[in-house]
Parts: sequence; C-alpha cells; structure tokens
Amino acid sequence: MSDDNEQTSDSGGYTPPRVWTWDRESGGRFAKINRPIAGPTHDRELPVGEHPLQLYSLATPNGVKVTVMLEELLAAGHSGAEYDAWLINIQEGDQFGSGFVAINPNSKIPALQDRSTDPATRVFESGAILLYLAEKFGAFLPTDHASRTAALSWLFWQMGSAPYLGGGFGHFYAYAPTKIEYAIDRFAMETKRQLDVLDRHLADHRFMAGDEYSIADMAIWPWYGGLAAGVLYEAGEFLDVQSYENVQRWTREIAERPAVQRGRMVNRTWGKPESQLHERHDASDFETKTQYEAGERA
Ligand SMILES: N[C@@H](CCC(=O)N[C@@H](CS)C(=O)NCC(=O)O)C(=O)O
Repeated sequence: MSDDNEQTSDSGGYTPPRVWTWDRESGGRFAKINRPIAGPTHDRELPVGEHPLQLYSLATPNGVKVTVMLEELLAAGHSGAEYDAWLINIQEGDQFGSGFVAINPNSKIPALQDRSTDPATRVFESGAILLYLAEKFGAFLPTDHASRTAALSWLFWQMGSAPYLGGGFGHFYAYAPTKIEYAIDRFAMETKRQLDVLDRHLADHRFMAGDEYSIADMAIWPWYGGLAAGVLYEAGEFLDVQSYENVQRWTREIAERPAVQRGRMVNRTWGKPESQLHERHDASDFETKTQYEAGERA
C-alpha cells in the first residue's frame, strides 16, 4: 500500500485507482455490452406466441440447457411443455430491453415466462428454470430421496462451477484482448480440476444422478460436454480433454439423444445453416424453418 491508499501492481502495468470509474471500454469480445449498472436501457416489449411457455434465449450453453429440457419433455409426451422460443441477441443488447428486464432483472438469457399460471410466472437463472420445469411436469428429477438429492447437488455444482470455466478460463483463453499467463494458468488449472471431478464421478455412474438421465446432466452437458468435445473455446488440445475418458463416454451418449440434437438448434445463430433454428414455435420448425430452408447456404 502506498501513502494515498492505492494498491500497486508488481507487473508494472496497472495501478488501481482509489475508486474505480467506468470511463472506457475494457476491450475483449463482450466489451460493447458489458456495463456496471443494471436496469433497462430502452423500451421494448417482448413478443408473445400462442403456447403456454414463452422462452427468450440464445443457444449458448446456458440457453441450450433449457431448450434441451423442453424438447425432452415434449419427447416424453408432456404436451403442456409446448413453447415459443424467441431470439435474444445479446451482442445487440436485446437483454437490456424493458420487456426482457421485467422477466429477468439480471439481463441475461435464458428467461422464461409461464403463461399457464394466473398471473404469469417469470423464471430466470437456467438452474431455476430447469428445476421449475422438472417440478411442473414431474420429470427428469428422480423422486427417490438419495437420487433427487444427488441431482440437485450436481445441478447446483454446475451453477457454481461454470463461471470459472466461462467467465474465467473461456474469457482469458479465448476472449480477452491480451493473453495473460497468470489468469490462463489459474483458470486452466481449475477447469481441469472440474473435469477430473466429473471424470471420477462418471467412472461409476452412468449419469450424474445415477442411472437416470436428469436435469443435472442437462445443466452440465452443454458446458462440460462442449468442452470435452473440443468445441467450447476450441480448447480441446490445450486442456487435453481426451484424457477424461468417462466424461467422453457420457458426452457422446447424451449427444445422441434426438431431443438434445433438436434443443441445440433452437435460437442458434451460428454454425451450419441447417443447425440454426432462430425461433421455434412448432415441432415442424426443425424440418421447415432452419436457416438452410430460409435459403442460407454454407
Ligand atoms: N447464471 C446465469 C448465467 C446466464 C448468462 O451468463 N447468460 C449470458 C449468455 S450465456 C448472457 O445473457 N450474457 C449477456 C450479458 O451478460 O449481457 C444462468 O445460468 O442463467
């Protein structure tokens, strides 16, 4: 500490001021949308479709958790899970529109509105949305005490762990404007530790909560399955993901589920045109409304 109470950095690059102020963009991929205040930036009502469930989202790992759950519910015969999925373009700041903020005061996708209740119920935070849907339909959450507790433990493990993977490792490895060895080391170590936690558990469990596929798998797979498949942050080689053999086996088994394949396409705006379904309003949209059908060719 120096006399004026400023903490000095030993890297020689930066000395934090006494009071941080927001006076410039920090750089990096999300610099344009990041800001230190909450609340709406503009008035914009959200569109509403005809189904009971209205989802406002984007096919990032947090978004895919919910579209996979909805497609799994429909595949299991829960017709009350019919939904309209509307695209929220977070790069354009859609999450700061007044209608979206009314559903999620935290301005992050995914956000759900259940209009089958009176008044309509808003749900935000992907883990809370998975739990809400599991309880509403009595599905994908084991009912016996031990397995239910295991599923919830792993669901909350994911919610607490993924920020180290996404906001920590992914940010500094893939998105930050400069490569900072200290930050990449710290978060690569933690990410590999998390992969090892999963690998040891999956050595003697087929799914996260045991024999039954559950919302715990749906929460964990889009993040750690994506990482294991080498698609998330293109970090497969760097993290030696192939060495986590049980995670690999689990990743492949879940990827083969038809509902997972459909869920991944919803609100997706990148990748092959046939893998992108920008909005989903009907089961037939997967055949007729992808970007390929819209005329986009790779
Ligand atoms: N803990 C939240 C995280 C949601 C989240 O980080 N969403 C990101 C996309 S994956 C987002 O909307 N970012 C926009 C922003 O930060 O402005 C959840 O699981 O729902």
